[in-house]
Amino acid sequence: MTTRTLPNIILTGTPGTGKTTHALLLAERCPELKHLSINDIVKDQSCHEGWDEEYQSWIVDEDKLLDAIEDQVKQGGWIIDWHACDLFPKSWVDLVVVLRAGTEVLFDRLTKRNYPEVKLQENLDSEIMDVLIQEARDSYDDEIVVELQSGDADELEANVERIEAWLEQWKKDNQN
Ligand code: DAT
Repeated sequence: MTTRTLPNIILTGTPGTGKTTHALLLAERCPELKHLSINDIVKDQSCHEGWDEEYQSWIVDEDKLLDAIEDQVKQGGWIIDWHACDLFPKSWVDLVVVLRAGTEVLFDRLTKRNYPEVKLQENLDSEIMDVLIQEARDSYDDEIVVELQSGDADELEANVERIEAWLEQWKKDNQN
């Protein structure tokens, strides 16, 4: 049983699967939940050890990142948007949504981002090899891990509705 009055939800998945898109729509539909963009925290609060030129991304300092968000996250009510999940302590997390997309869809989305070839290929491989869903299942109890397809707008809508319904149920189950 948690002392939080609102749950914390991790939205994870390979880059391009729709984490930010889902987080923004969910936060709009459920104003009591707030979007925590780990990308922005890493950048704005310098939770990194520098810039990786080859991958064109920050090298994240996970300890610093967890320190930066711990106090606020422990209060609950956060949608945590990040392409990894195993760093967040189990005690912080009530639901882990792993977003998935087919290779062709993902290729198109990542190509539009002008990712370097090596990063594009690595992300496609990661999606094909189920890296994120495996990481989520290895790190959290099975009953809080949900895998959802994010190929198109209908799936986005259905996913957000499903998470909204889950939130309502969580609130009923955790009234204190
Ligand atoms: P992420 O945060 O996982 O990197 P994103 O939310 O930025 O991904 O989405 C990448 C692009 O793909 C963006 O242009 C929106 C689009 N997209 C993602 N999921 C979608 C969906 N279910 N339906 C339609 N477009 C989607």
